[in-house]
Formats: sequence, C-alpha cells, structure tokens
Amino acid sequence: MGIWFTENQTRDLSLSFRLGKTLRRERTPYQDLAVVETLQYGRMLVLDGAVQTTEKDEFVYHEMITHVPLFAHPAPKRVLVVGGGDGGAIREILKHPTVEEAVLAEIDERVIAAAREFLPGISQGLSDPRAKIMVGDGIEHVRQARGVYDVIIVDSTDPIGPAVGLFAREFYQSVFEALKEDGLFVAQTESPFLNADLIKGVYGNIASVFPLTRLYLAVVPTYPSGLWSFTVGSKKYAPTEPVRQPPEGFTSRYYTPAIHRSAFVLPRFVEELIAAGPAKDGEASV
Ligand code: AG3
Repeated sequence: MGIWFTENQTRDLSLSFRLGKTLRRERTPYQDLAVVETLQYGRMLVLDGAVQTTEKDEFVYHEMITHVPLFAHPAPKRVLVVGGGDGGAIREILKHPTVEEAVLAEIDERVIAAAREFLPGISQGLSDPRAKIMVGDGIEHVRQARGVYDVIIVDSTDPIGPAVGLFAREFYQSVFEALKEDGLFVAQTESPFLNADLIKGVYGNIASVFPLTRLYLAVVPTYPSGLWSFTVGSKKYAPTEPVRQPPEGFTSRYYTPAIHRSAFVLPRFVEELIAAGPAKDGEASV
C-alpha cells in the first residue's frame, strides 16, 4: 500500500497522494511545511496540510495567475507578488521583457528556502537579477507602497492562518493605492464548488474598491474540486482581453491568448455567484 498523504479539503472530502520520499518536514514560525515526492504529480509543497503546488500541475496556476493580468496591461514594468514564496509566479512574470522588477513579498522565509532546495524548476526565477525578494508581511508592504506597481498578484494560501488578512476589504483598498493609476491586480480566490460564500464576499469587496472587477477560472487538478477561481480588480484596463502578443520566445503550456479570453466565460452557477454585486457592510464572509 505504501505511504499516503491526504489533504482533508473539507470535513467531508479528501484527496490522497501515494508518496515516495519526504524531503522536508518542519514547523516554521508561521506554519507546518512539507515537501514530499508524490508518485502521480511529482514533488509537492504542502503548508498546514494544504497542497500548494506540485511539479506536474503548477504550470496551470502560475501561468494563469500571472499572464492574464500581465497581458491585459500594455507595458507592465513593476510587478509585486504577495505570498508565492515558491517562486512560480515570479518565474512566469519574468517571461515579460517589459518587466524591470518583480518583487516577492513572502512572510515565511522557510518556504523560499524549501523551494530553492527541492523545487528548482519552480523557484528558478528567484535568482534572476530582476527578482527582488522581501521577507516580511505583504500586507504591511502593500500598505506602505503608493502608486508604484503596474500589477499586483496575490498568490496566497487559503484564507486561514497567516493569509486571512489578504481576503479583507481593507487590504484591497491598500492594493488599490499601491497601484499606479492604470494598474490592476489579481488574487487567487479558491473553488466555486467549495468556497462559494468566500468568492461572493471577496468579489463584492473587490468590486467596492475597483471600477472593474472580473472573475476567471482554470483547472488545477490537485486543488480542492479542481476548478479554481481568480478575481481581478482593475483601475483602467479590461482584464478580459490580451492587449499584446506573446513576446518572441515566450513559452507556456496552458496560457494562450484564446485561453485568456475563454477563462472569463463562466458557467451559469459561477455567474450567479458573483451577480449579487458589492456586499454591504458586515456582509462579506471574511
Ligand atoms: N496558493 C493557493 C493554494 C490554495 C490551495 N488550497 C488547498 N489545497 N486547500 C498556491 C501557491 C502556489 N504558488
């Protein structure tokens, strides 16, 4: 039978992976961290029992959380990733030649260290000269930044533990102020099957701060339900259309300009989830 890792995705649903070696297991100041070999999906990073990324399906999430907002912007130069210490989002951002600086604000230095050591294909971008790594509280960093970023990407864990504040309206207000006048941002916003109330609340919160709010979907097999959502808040550019062609030499495995457009085409039940409009005070689920 071997050894299995099981993520309890809800009280009533689990996903199990047969394991090879456990490469790292530690209690960091913020969370329980593990890097394990799975036989199905390659190496996997787990934080507080929740699958963060695997070698075999990380490309979907990292390409979609970055290239959708970046190709909606005519010339992104300064990009911030909040969370995302594995470096996958940074690797993708650096595929855009307009980008001069890709800043990573990760609270847990041990995540960066584990990714550098055991997930080199994901973390490779962290050693690029255009990548700037800041170990610290992303909420504080965003609060102190004013009108400096073209794109902000919130690559957080689930809204429990250290990430709770990243789903709150006050945070989206700080994100708005940290962006340039034509900036846009995206946050990973969980599964429409399993986190409907969260999506409703977050969508409403973002829509109460940004003039343009849109939600898009991608398939991430190792995340709960496999159908994952991302929510964009934009000051000026419609996020639904790429405004540039992929640059010379650009490679991707999931993202294409057609996928960009189609990701915003939503199933009826997801449309209905976000149709309610901005949540009233006290109504947001977080
Ligand atoms: N961050 C989103 C992971 C959420 C998955 N949730 C779960 N397994 N319960 C991924 C970070 C990758 N850079």
